[in-house]
Amino acid sequence: MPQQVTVTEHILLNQKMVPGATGQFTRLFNELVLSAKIISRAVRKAGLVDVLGFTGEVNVQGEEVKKLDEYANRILMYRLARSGVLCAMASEENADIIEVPESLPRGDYIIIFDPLDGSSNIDVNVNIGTIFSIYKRKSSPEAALMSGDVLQKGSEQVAAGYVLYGSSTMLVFSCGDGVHGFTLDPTVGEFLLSHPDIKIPEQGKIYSVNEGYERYWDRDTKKVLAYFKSPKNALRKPYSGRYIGSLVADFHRNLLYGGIFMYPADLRDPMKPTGKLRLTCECNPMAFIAEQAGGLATDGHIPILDIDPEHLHQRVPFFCGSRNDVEMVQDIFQNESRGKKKR
Ligand code: FDP
Repeated sequence: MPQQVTVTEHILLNQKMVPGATGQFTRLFNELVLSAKIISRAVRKAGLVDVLGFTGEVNVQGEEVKKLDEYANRILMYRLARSGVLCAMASEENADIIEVPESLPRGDYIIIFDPLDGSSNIDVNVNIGTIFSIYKRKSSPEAALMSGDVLQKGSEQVAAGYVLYGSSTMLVFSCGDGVHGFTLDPTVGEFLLSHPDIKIPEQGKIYSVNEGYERYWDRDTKKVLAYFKSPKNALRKPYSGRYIGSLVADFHRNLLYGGIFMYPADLRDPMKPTGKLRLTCECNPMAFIAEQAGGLATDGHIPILDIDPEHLHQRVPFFCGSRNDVEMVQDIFQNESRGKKKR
């Protein structure tokens, strides 16, 4: 029988290697894994039971809430609050930070999540995902929780990852020791190690962006796209364009095949001048995974993981993936700003 490491075994083995580990993180992770299985079960039944379509409500982002979005949010909130190791949670679906009530046991961890990302794809049976980002509080547990405990730089993440509901369900995460991927075996109900120590190819061959918005981009961003489409780029031929419009799925493909995901700033909506993706629940966890796999992530000027969040639902331009490709984006933006200063 082949050796099949479950995600729980993997976490427990790692816990043993961390001096002073208390088992709190393992407890939190177990609840995440269980939530992922429950959400995966609901996703797999979509179309058969009444989970497609809208709830009739609008979320904090001004987007119509899908029934599955709301379901995934409720599952995560309920399970994670009962892990006994969190002091606060934040979700893409909720306006504010949610403190774990005093009636429940609490701990030092903080989790930020997007319960079901790519939700415009739910009703058409296209891949969607759950994204999470985990921090430890900085203030003393006796003191009141500060917003700075939740709004930490991405470089302070203790773990981050995503669950991809695709042709199979996969959990991909990093605790700061590389990136590991586990595939849910539905016959035994366990996530089994299928992709140990994932490394993103240094040189990509795919670009992923919503090119339909090109006319709303600034000059630097247009130059970036022109580079990837040019036969004079590092590949000496145009990259392939692949865009599902579901961050987890687009990111995951590029992680395995090599490439760059981009959601730049655009001028479509004056309310969202810095792009669409949210720093804390989307960009930071993906940037953490990318860097742990040997890739990079930037907003064009500074590494995503170095950005000091100003508020929970802050949006940032996002370029993330293979090292050479992201470095090229940084070079194009830097040359442009040098040129602007000279002019
Ligand atoms: P969605 O609105 O369907 O939830 O941030 C959410 C997200 O999807 C990402 O998953 C995806 O990459 C992006 O938005 C797609 O946005 P566009 O439709 O503007 O390309």
